[in-house]
Amino acid sequence: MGHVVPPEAAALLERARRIVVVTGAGISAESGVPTFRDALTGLWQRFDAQALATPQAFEDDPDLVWGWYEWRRSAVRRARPNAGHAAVAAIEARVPGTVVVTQNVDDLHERAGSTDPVHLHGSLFAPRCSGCSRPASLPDVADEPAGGRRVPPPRCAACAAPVRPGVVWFGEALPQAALDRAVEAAASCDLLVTVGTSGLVYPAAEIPQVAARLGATVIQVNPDETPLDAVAEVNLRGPAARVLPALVAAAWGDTMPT
Ligand code: BV8
Ligand code: ZN
Repeated sequence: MGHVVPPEAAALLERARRIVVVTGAGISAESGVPTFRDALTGLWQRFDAQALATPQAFEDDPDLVWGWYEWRRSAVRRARPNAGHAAVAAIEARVPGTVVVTQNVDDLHERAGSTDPVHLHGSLFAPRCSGCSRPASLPDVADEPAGGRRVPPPRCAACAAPVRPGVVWFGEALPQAALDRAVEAAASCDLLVTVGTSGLVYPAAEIPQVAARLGATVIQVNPDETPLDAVAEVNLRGPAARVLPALVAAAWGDTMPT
């Protein structure tokens, strides 16, 4: 049974002409990709994700951190985009100029058909040298053991420094071009849909607030309350893979695979 969407939300999407969709870990949860809130398991259970996703952690124990990212990469490889990702791609297809801004480092938006999502926090599939920043090739993804393992990072072909994941770690600046694109889109949109983010990590959490401050309407899709409740005109409390297809169907009547 699809999620019941208030007619007001459907009307907002149906009327919108310049749309931004902001996504966080929650949109990939139903694809089996753990969120940042979910406690870490196996080798990493005694660590906090926010502590592991730092330059310091990589410096202190590169094999542990590289192993963590290889484990996440193999989990994403096994995952499939869900109906939430598909609904985002459907909005893009329906309303030209829609900008998808994600905090996720997985490639599920692309695999669902999204053309050029803005990855604010990088990607699991763009490793580079931690010394000279030269892009590095990814070793074939192995099926990492469920509990994870330490994996020594490959060495840079140019300077032999350890290769690091192409993600933005805490304390590191976001890619300027991506941040600019996200802020520009938020500043000129008439509707921003924020999906599956706790709205706690900055500057990403600023994006929906920029849109609201400049007069756009914000719809939030999240089973739980978040600080973004304060800027959301409409809160759709439910899982993305149920709510988003229902919202698209309610707005445009074309049924989405649920
Ligand atoms: C920087 C990549 C400076 C790595 C990530 C202002 C105020 C306070 C702190 C700061 C501030 N400005 C900066 C900071 C510090 C810090 C920060 O924000 N700290 C927070 C935690 C307090 N920010 C930084 O360090 C940033 N860099 O500031 O640099 C600088 C500037 C110039 C020069 C030098 C330095 C960098 C931040 C990026 C870090 N990298 N990821 C990796 O993935 O390993 S962040 C990572 O965590 C994710 O990308 C994401 O952004 C965040 C997790 O948040 P969510 O995606 O929202 O996921 P979460 O698990 O939290 O929540 C899931 C939500 O989904 C929940 O609400 C849940 O209810 C919901 N949900 C669950 N299931 C479903 C669902 N929703 C829908 N459907 C479902 N089925
Ligand atoms: Zn190098």
